[in-house]
Amino acid sequence: MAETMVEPLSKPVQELASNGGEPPERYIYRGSDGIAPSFPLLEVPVVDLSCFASSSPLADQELDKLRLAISSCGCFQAINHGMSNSFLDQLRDVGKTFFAYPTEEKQKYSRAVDDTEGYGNDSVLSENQTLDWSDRLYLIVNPEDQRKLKLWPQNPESFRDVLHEYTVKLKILTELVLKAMAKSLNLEENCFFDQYGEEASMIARYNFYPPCPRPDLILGVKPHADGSAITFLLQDKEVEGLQVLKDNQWFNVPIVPHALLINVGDQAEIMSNGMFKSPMHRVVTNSERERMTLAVFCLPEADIEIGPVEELVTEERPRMYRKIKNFVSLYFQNYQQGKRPIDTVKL
Ligand SMILES: O=C(O)CCC(=O)C(=O)O
Repeated sequence: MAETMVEPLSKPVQELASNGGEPPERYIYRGSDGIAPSFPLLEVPVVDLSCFASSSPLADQELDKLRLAISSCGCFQAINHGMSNSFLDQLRDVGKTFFAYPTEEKQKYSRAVDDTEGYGNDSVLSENQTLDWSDRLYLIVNPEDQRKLKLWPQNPESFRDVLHEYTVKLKILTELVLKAMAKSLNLEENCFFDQYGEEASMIARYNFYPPCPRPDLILGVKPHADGSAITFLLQDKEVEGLQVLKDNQWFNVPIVPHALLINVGDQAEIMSNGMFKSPMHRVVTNSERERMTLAVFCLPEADIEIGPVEELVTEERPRMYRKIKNFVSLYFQNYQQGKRPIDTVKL
């Protein structure tokens, strides 16, 4: 997932925020969709994952809810996912503690100029690229033998163990969710999971959004859809910011404190021949409070070819996407230029 750089790393946004003053021009968002003073709230369906793990009498009802959610807004709030509230709080705490350290401590884990992995912020790929008002810690967590532990913070002390435990749990949930997605369309339950692969990658990204002096002009993350099959987002417990585009309108995504927000990524949209929607989303900032989230992107094995499941290609619904291997290799160049990577595989 290496990118081509045109200039070295930019300053941590946390430093810009604490220095005060007008933010640099490069952060001003120029998109035609703009940033309105207020937005409507999205009704995001809440799906009980425990119904998929056992032969629950409610399974059919939850599968219907799941299908409707991911074929309309492209996301759902997953509850009863098997993780305790205190464990999710710990995951948030280790991230918040890390970002609260002085810059020198965080910079022990800085990403290299030509890499995405580690502590840092936007890779600058072109001179007119708009920058996001966020700092990040980006780590490959699976397969385990690809972890670069030197980029995993040693402080706070529990950081590595907590993140490891989370990834073990998410690996199990990913299989459960991909199988439920298939069952919700009356397909053989492995049809998405087989394309995903046993050795798929997972990338964790802690996103830290300092208060921003110009939330009317600057975004925390610019509009994009994910290049994953699915993404798990642990939201900040108190501060909203995520928005999803639905029917050409931006909506705020509400916080359900101990739910995981799961969204469809481009690769599940491709595998489902467009039945499931990989939603465009973005993050707005605010001038009062910092916000932190943890996104985990679940990416199919790079050397497995993915493509629309044959049963979903019909006369009424012709094949919408070509088959492709290693979709993420297309991702960054297109993303930073404001283009949708999925458009490059549309037929
Ligand atoms: O922080 C959020 O709410 C969303 C983050 C996100 O979209 C991303 O990390 O790609």
